[in-house]
Amino acid sequence: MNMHQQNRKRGIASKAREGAFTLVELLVVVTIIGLLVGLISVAVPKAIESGMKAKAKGELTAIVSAVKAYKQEYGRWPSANTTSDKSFEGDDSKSLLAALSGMSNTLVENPKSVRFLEGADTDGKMKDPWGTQYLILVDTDDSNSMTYKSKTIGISVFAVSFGKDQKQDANPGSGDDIFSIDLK
Ligand SMILES: [Ca+2]
Repeated sequence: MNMHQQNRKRGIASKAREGAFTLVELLVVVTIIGLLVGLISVAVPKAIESGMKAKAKGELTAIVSAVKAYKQEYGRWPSANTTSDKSFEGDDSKSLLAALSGMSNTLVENPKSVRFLEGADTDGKMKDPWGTQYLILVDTDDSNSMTYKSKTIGISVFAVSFGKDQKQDANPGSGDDIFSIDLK
């Protein structure tokens, strides 16, 4: 065996050693994969939930803008009731959102069929990401003040998502409810 052949043999042997994992290397890889899986399983649901919250906030903002645009267009708030502020919940909320979407509705009229709002279905159902109909408060008596669960709000349109638990906060801000504006 000449020197060249010896060198070649050594080279093949060291290459074979490089190609194989040692037990320690394998354990390190397995541990890293385990950590990554752990991190992902925590991070992904968190990201999904914060995405849902952002979607709800965006829809609340769109609803408030749509009600204000309705007032601009028709010179009145979307409700026949002008003696006290109006709270649109459940079927009333559906009627309001249907009218704001340009659909005909008996409770709230939109005779010009203006599309103030996008995203509601043909029944006016525009549920929050957890499947609950939004709650909308309108200052129909034009006092520039509304009361929401004994909190005074100095704005004309206010909208609420009941959040992941699908229940209204006992005290606004004590639970997971999402509001169109931050309540103090
Ligand atoms: Ca809630």
